[in-house]
Amino acid sequence: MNRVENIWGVRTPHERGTEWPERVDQELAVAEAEVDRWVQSACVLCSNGCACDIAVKDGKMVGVRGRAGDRINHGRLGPKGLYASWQWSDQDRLTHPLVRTSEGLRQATWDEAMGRIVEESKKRHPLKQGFYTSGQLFLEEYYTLAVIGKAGLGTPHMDGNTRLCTATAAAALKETFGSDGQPGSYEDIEHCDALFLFGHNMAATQTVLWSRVLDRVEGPDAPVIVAVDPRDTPVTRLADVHLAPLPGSNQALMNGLIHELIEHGYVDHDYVARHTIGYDELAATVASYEPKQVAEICGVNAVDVQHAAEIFGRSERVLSTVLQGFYQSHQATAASCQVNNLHLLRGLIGKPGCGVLQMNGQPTAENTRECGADGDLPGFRNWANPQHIDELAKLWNVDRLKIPHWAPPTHAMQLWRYVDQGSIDFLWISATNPAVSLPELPRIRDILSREDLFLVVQDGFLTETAQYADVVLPAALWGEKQGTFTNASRTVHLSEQAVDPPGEARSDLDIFLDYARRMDFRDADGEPLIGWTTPEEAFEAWKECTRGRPCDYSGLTYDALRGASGIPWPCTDDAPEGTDRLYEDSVFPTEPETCEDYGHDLLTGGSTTPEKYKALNPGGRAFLKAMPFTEPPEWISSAYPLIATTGRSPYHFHTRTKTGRSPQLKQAEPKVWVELSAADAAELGVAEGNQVRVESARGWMEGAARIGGARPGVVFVPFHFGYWDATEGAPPSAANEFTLTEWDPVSKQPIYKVVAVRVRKA
Ligand SMILES: Nc1nc2c(c(=O)[nH]1)N[C@H]1C(S)=C(S)[C@@H](COP(=O)(O)OP(=O)(O)OC[C@H]3O[C@@H](n4cnc5c(=O)[nH]c(N)nc54)[C@H](O)[C@@H]3O)O[C@H]1N2
Ligand SMILES: Nc1nc2c(c(=O)[nH]1)N[C@H]1C(S)=C(S)[C@@H](COP(=O)(O)OP(=O)(O)OC[C@H]3O[C@@H](n4cnc5c(=O)[nH]c(N)nc54)[C@H](O)[C@@H]3O)O[C@H]1N2
Ligand code: SF4
Ligand SMILES: [Mo]
Repeated sequence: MNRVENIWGVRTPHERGTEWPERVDQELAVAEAEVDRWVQSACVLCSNGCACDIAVKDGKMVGVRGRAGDRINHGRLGPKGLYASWQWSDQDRLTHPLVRTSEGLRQATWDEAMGRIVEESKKRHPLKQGFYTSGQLFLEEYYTLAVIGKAGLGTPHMDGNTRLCTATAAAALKETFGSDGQPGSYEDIEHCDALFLFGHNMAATQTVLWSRVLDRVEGPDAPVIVAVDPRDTPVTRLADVHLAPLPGSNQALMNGLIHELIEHGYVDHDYVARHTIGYDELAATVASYEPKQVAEICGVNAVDVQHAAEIFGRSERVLSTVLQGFYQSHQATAASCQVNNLHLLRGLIGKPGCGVLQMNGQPTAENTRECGADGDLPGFRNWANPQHIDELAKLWNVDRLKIPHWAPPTHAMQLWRYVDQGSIDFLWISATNPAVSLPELPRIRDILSREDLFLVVQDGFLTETAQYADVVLPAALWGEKQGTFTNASRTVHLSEQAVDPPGEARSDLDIFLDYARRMDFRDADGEPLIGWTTPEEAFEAWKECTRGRPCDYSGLTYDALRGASGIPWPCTDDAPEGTDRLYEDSVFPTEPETCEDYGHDLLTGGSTTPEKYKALNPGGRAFLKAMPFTEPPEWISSAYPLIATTGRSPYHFHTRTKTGRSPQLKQAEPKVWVELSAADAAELGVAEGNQVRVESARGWMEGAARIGGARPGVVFVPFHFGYWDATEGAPPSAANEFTLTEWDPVSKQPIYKVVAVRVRKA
């Protein structure tokens, strides 16, 4: 079957409460009989983490097959998994380290490249050094990097591109429940009566999960679907209620939904009294958000708001998912917390069919967060809790003062600002391509080309970002190394090494370990700080770091992960099979000794002090956080009369380093486009396919017009198109040419979804 045309594959409908049937998807470049061996793994092209086996022939990856027994995908794979997980493997890969000379980048030995890095690193104060990593490495790599940064070098300047991706998921979970950790489970799809998707184009971005939804929708007792998205997407087209708020107005809509829940008596007051804090303030905050007023702010119909609230209020089992339409905006944490609030108000949490999925995007973003390779501490520890710092100091056998904890760890937007100001002048980028993915690219290019910046880029390809590097390190990619990772549903998979990396490329783990050795990081007894050399040893060390924490891995082993299915954490001696959903007892990790964070003021992002937090006496109750709607930093003006929002296509993954090298997917969408509503296109005199220019106060790009899809007043541009495969002299095609350097005050996630622009025929 052509899975470009049929993205979700054939239906296997089933009824509520029954298991999702198996369906095994496979794509092979050779006849099945010619495959030498199948190697266990899981797909790394989105947070769904579909389990698969990699087909190997003559030492090369030649295809993939879904794993039927796995709880996540029951054998299925989507277009990216089938066509893009393996086909890039020998296409213009980096095979040797490169170092910069006056003539440009030239090939070097590992010794020379690492020697340069270590020399520059030793020359500088730790506070001048920053690490910008990813949501696409393996758990073992992040944990190693986190120990290097926090106990070796001692720098607070480490974050991931997860800041652009799932920072709000983490923030919303911490604000409401006290700690990161996905409450729900994918199995809630099998049990729900209603499914709410908040700013989540699941049909395009987690295609296998959407197949799971479609199989319920086509079954005998389909769930009701409510979609909140300003565009028409396959999700909204299927929805029973489609709310299309103007980008930037989510918080008003959410306050309206909560207003209706309260107004119509859909609140479980007994549950609220026993398990939550903050009801009165929430009720007071939403009191003025009458459907009519909300409809005006958001540009939706008041009856649709009422109808959606009624569905939430009356359904026995509601599953909600939240993603970038909520996360990448100015009130991101606030709006995402309101989804948690809806569930708490009705006591719909910790029960089959009653999940909250504060979604992840990248395949291993969960691990960046858990391991503390972002602006968190390992094991969901609280940087403001001295006891948690002591635990880490003891575990690593270092002085507690070595671990930076005098202030919150530096978030990525701040890290880039420090580089911009010159106070960080050593930046090590791994597995991310900021020259395409960060907002306001004209600014990012200026920063990357600073004379005083020593830049290391670690990737499998010579990306747009690598072009700026002083040292380029060739990395082994998926299938070429071993490691584990955790999907958006807390399920851990092992990905085995199937083939050798090309040339002299090395795994990120080996690169980080080599750096640690050369830097000679030691513990308090003078022993090497990092005692492991293999992924499995790193995993064993990580297990100790998580023991007793919400993300407890202590019951997991590589051998257990070699079984039929991935396993969801917490996995302990008491729960060796893992844990399907959290908070079944409605006891939340909000105790001051346990919680990962003391919370924030949602408007300003100001941290709650430990004293103030303790005085709230949370006692295992969840927080109902409230906030009025505020206008986004950029809104429509006469000079920039349209709102641009940016996002994804089903066929490409981010900056296309893999999907752009898959013939099927490259052909499916070779070039950038600009989606306009029919009304706006008519007013601008633009016809289908016309080249149009989208321009903000900061920059511009061009693409071919696609008419229909966006709501009037809204323009949509996919952000996948940098310039590595562009024809010479082509106009800029990256959406981030025009985006802005602003972020949510709590999660610090940039606002990619609300940009004031003007559009004209090019
Ligand atoms: N095919 C594919 N799949 C992917 C990825 C990929 O690059 N390609 N990337 C993965 C990653 S890292 C991520 S983070 C996820 C992202 O997955 P999604 O969040 O589903 O993807 P996006 O397209 O960024 O945004 C989702 C929707 O938000 C809507 N939106 C825009 N502005 C607003 C707003 O103000 N309010 C509301 N309610 N909605 C709004 C957009 O119209 C869009 O349809 O996808 C993952 N899966
Ligand atoms: N305008 C706009 N911009 C956005 C978004 C948006 O919606 N709109 N979404 C944001 C989001 S949610 C995300 S997640 C980011 C994604 O942005 P990026 O992270 O910049 O995008 P990728 O193309 O996934 O870059 C990952 C890089 O890592 C490399 N790589 C893959 N595996 C490995 C590995 O194992 N080791 C090493 N060393 N390298 C590896 C790949 O070749 C690739 O170059 O973009 C953000 N930018
Ligand atoms: S849904 Fe995500 S993890 Fe599954 S095959 Fe598609 S890209 Fe891979
Ligand atoms: Mo993401």
